Amino acid sequence: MKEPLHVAISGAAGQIGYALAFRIAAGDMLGSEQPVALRLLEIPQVVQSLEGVHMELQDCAFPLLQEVVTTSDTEEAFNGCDIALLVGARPRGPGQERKDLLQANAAIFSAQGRALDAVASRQVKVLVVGNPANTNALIASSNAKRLNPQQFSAMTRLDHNRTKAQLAARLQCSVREVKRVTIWGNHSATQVPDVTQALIADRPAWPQLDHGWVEDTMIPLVQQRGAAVIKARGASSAASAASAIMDHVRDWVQGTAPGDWVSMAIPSDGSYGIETGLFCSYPVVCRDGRYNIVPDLAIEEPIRKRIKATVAELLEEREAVAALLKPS
Ligand code: NAX
Repeated sequence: MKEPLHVAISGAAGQIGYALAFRIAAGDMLGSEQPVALRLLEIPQVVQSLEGVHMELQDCAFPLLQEVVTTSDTEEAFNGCDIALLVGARPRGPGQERKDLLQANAAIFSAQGRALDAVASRQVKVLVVGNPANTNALIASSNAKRLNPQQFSAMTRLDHNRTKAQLAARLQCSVREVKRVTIWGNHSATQVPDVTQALIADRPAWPQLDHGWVEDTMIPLVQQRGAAVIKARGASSAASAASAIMDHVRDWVQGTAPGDWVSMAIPSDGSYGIETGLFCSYPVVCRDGRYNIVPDLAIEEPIRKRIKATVAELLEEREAVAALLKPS
């Protein structure tokens, strides 16, 4: 039996956390041969309810689950952890704009970055899900000076999966046949779902698509999908977000499928003219536990314009939290 990997989940009693813990314990994220130890983190007012989650995890008798720790102490949760899933965040209140969330969450993610720096495994992989995810990842990584920024990422995999599903539905094929879709930029309504490079059964999708449908229907649908789920369900995406977390971490750890790529928000290295250091979603290929941006793609002019706008939003967000960013 392998040694267990320690996985910390912040916001573990929330909707996504509740879906997530069980799937990780079942082996959906790290494979059916990899034992796991879970560290469930919550704020002190909520930590008691994690006891119920702990009991349910126990009642599932998952063969891979070796240990569960529930805590409201950030350092206890992150101590020696191999993977940190930063899901917990201050929710958006009625009438609150995404940007209002920035300040409230900036303090949380700078403290979590410092705690990871102090006590996590030196090889830890960190995925930020809590919104505004890209900028929260920037804050956490800039407060973790002894960790490489490339150990951090933010999630755009749900948007990526939504794009794949819409393309498959439109072209009446299986999602398994859809490859090379990309989400560029910010995980917000300015995100850029790009299907100009997509393949369907290894053949270019672009010549088979009505470009008007892509511009006027598919792109806005993916950008607004989170709001549509809230309207229909009365609550935000949770199971689909947990599923995207499984996909994101599995591919980062085990590698992306041959001939395909995935979307991850990662620190820009200047590729595609995007300012270095911004956490921007790119098409990436993962190998040996590392991600690399797919180079040299020809970007169509309408997509280029949209990328400019989403990057401008990321720059604005960075400006708004500048005081919490530690100089490199
Ligand atoms: P919930 O409000 O159900 O759960 C969040 C949990 O986090 C709560 O239980 C809360 O007590 C806890 N929490 C708050 N501050 C904390 C802290 N400092 N330390 C530890 N725990 C803390 O939200 P949920 O639906 O689970 O969503 C969680 C986050 O994911 C939100 O910020 C949401 O906007 C974001 N999302 C991001 C997505 C992405 O693709 N990047 C998609 C889904 C989701 O909307």
